Amino acid sequence: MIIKQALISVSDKTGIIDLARKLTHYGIKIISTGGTAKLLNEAGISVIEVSNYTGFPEMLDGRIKTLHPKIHAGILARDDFPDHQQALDQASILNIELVIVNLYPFRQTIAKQNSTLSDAIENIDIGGPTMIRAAAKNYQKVAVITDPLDYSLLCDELEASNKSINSATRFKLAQKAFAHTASYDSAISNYLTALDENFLHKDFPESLHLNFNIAQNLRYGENPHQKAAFYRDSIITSGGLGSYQQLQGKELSYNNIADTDAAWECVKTFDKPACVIVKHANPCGIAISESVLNAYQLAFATDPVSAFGGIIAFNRIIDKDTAEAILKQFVEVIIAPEISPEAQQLLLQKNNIRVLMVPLQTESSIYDLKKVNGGLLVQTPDFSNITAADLTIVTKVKPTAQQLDDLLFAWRAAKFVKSNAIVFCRNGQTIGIGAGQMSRIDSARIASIKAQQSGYTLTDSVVASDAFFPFRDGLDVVVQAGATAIIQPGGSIRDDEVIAAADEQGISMIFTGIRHFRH
Ligand code: 93A
Repeated sequence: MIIKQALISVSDKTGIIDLARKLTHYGIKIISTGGTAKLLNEAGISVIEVSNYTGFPEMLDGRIKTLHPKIHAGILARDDFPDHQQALDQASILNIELVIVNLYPFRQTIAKQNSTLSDAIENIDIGGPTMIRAAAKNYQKVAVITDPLDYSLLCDELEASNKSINSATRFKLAQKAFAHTASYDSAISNYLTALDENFLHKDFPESLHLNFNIAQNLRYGENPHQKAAFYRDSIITSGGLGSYQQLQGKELSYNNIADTDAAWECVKTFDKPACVIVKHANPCGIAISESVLNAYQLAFATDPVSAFGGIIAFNRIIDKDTAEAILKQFVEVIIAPEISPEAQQLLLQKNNIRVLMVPLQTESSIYDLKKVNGGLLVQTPDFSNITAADLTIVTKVKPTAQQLDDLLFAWRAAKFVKSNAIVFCRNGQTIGIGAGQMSRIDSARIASIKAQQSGYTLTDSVVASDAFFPFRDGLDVVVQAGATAIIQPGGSIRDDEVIAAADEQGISMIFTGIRHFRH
C-alpha cells in the first residue's frame, strides 16, 4: 500500500523536520495541526493545515483540532471495501495511510514540582489517542508511529519498499500504539486516583491499572519447566531493581531477581555500612559495621553454610578489599550502589558472578501486590521503620544503650525474614535466624541451632520476634538460649503472662506496637 497522505501532529517535535522533509521527498502529502504545521512551514516544508483541510478552525483553545470526520474517516476507511472508498470520494475525503502522533506530555507535566491539577487536565490528550487508536485499528491500511525512535525505521522501509510499509511492520506498530495509549491512560487514572488522600487506606481504585513494561525474557521461572519474564515498573524509575545496571556476569534468573530484591530492600534500610546475604528469599546474614568489609565478614559469619551461592547486597560502595573477601566464597549476585574501579577489576576474575549497581534511592511503589489464583491481593508496602522513641519498655529491667541499638537492628532485620521470624543479634550482627516456620517456637529453636552451628553462643544476645509471643513458651526458649533483651510487637491477650515471664527471668523487653509479618 503506497502512502500518499500522512498526518503529523506531535508535541515532542524532535526529529520531525527531517522526517517530514523525507516524506515530502517521497511525494507524500502532509496534513498537520497548528503548532506542527507552523514549525514545518518555517522549515520550508509545505504542509496542509488540518483546519484548511477540514474547513473547520481549531477551537476551544486547541481542545478540538483533529476531532473531525474528514480526519477520522480518512484513517478508518478500509481500502479493501469499495463502499468505504466510495463514501470517502463522495465527501471529498482523502485516505490517510500514515499517522505520526505523539501525545501531550502528561507524565512530564505531573512530574514537575509545581504542577497543578489544571495543568494536568490540560495535558490530557484527547484527539491524539483517538487518531492513534483509529490508525492502529486500521493497521491493514495505516502505519502509526508514536515514538520518535521509530522514525529511522519508517524511513528505511519507505526507501526499501517503494513508499510503502509492509504489513508485518504495520501490525507491530499497531501493537506498540495500543500499548502506548493504554499506558498513557493508566498514568492519568493513577494520577487522579492518587489525588484522594485517603485512597490508600479506604478507597482502593475500583479497578487497578498496572503499569509494567517488559524488560527482559528470562531463561525460565522459579523452575526450569516454567516460562518467565521480568517487567519493569514504568512509574518507579530508580532505586528499585527495575533500574539495575549489570556490570558483568551471566544473565539474571527469575530466582536471582526475587532474592536480589529481598537483599536490596533490606540493606537499604540501614544507615551505617551494611551487608545482607540472602538465600531462598530469606536473609542468612545481616550486619552493620564501620566498614563494608567488616559488615560483609560479620554477615557471612552468621551462617557460612547457607551463604554459599547467596545474593550479597551492600548499601555503600564496594571497595577492593571487600571484593577480594567476597571472591573467596561462591556467590550468585552482588548488588551495591557503586563498585570501585579496582573492585570491578578484581571481580572480573570470576566473570560468572552477576554484579549489579542500583542507585541508593527509596522511590517506593504505592502498592504491594500478591497474586492468588483468580485474584490479586493489594496492600500498601510495609514501610514503617521505628525509632527508639516509638518503643515501650514493659519490663522491670530496662535495656542498656547497646542493647537498645541491637534491638532496633534486630527489629529491622526481622522485618525481612519470612514469618514466623526469630532473629538473635549481638553488636550489629545477626547470629541466629529462624525463618518461615509455622510455629514461632520452632523458629526460635531453629535460630538457636543455627547460631550453635556457626560457632556462636547466644549469651547476652538480643532477640526480635516479628509478631507477638502468643504464650510464654516461645519467650522461655529464647531466654534459655541466652537472650537478655527482647523486641516484639506486643498485643497478645496473654501479654501479661509473657511480661511476667520476662520479669521472672530478669531480662528486658520492649514492645513496638506494630508487627512485621512477611510471607
Ligand atoms: O486537545 S486535543 O486533545 N484535541 C485534538 O483534537 C487534538 N489533535 C491533536 N489534542 C490534540 N492533538 C494533539 O496536539 C496531538 O496529540 C499532539 O500532541 C499535539 C500537537 O499539536 P500542535 O501541532 O498544535 O503542536
